[in-house]
Amino acid sequence: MIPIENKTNIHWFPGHMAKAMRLIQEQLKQVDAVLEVCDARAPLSTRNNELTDLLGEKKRIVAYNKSSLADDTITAKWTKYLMKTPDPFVFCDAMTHQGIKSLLTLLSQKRLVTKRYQRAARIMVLGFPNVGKSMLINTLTRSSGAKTENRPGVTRGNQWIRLSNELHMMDTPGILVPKIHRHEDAFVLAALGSIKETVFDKYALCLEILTFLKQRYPALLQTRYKLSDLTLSEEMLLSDIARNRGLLIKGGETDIDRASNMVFDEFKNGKIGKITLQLPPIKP
Ligand SMILES: Nc1nc2c(ncn2[C@@H]2O[C@H](COP(=O)(O)OP(=O)(O)OP(=O)(O)O)[C@@H](O)[C@H]2O)c(=O)[nH]1
Ligand SMILES: [Mg+2]
Repeated sequence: MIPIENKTNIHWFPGHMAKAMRLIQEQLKQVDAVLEVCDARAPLSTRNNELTDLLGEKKRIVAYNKSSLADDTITAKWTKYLMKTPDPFVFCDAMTHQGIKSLLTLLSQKRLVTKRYQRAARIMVLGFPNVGKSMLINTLTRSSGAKTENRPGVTRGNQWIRLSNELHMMDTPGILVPKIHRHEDAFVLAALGSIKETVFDKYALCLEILTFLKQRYPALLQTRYKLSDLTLSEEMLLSDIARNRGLLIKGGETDIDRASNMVFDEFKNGKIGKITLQLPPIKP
């Protein structure tokens, strides 16, 4: 278990997020629609359900980004499931450009602005931290032939980017919800890098990642870390991983801290393989 559940919300909803949230609320009045960016590897936990009240009647388009890192078989299941839900969506990848054309079509085809205004559609891009909002805007910008580019890295303030005469997008800093109620959400958001690393115990998270991989992607786990026996405990597996990667401290003992960091980084960045953390519910 990651011991983040018991901490107060202040730890993952710090002052700058509350401030960003207020700014978003204010600026929502100026926009025609919202593009919510989520992670294709966890379509449930990376959607911000608390936005629903905030958005009111505003149209919402959902981009499940980083789809090249997700398990294609499960993405197909999600696609089928999401077709029965109200918001238009696309699975895409800002790195490989997969699904970017479909997203551009969705953003342009949707009649976002009432014709009588005769101005560009203004779209606010929202989402949890690290889901790829800024990179997605960059990729969209390049694909639509515009010259100005967005700043990479952690986004601090809201920023308008002009994709074309018809389409303007606002990048915003990633914000979490003030309280994460379900352990599954906390695990997913930590494992995918949306929760600041200083807030949770990386060793505990890593053990949970190993439990998940043992159950759902044993072959990938075994191949990546050259493990011979997956029936061992997660603690033992982590120790084997450290040894196999030569992560040792003085005296030949395994360096569990470095091994935890490595497994976490590799998992988050899709190095272990194409993995999806959540299956669609039986019914929409
Ligand atoms: N493989 C892959 N990596 C991506 C993709 N989109 C973003 N990334 C990576 O994910 C990390 C975060 O990307 P950003 O675009 O900065 O994410 P963000 O949502 O703007 O983050 P904040 O501004 O902090 O909320 C970077 O290391 C990107 O290289 C994608 O579609 N595929
Ligand atoms: Mg950003």
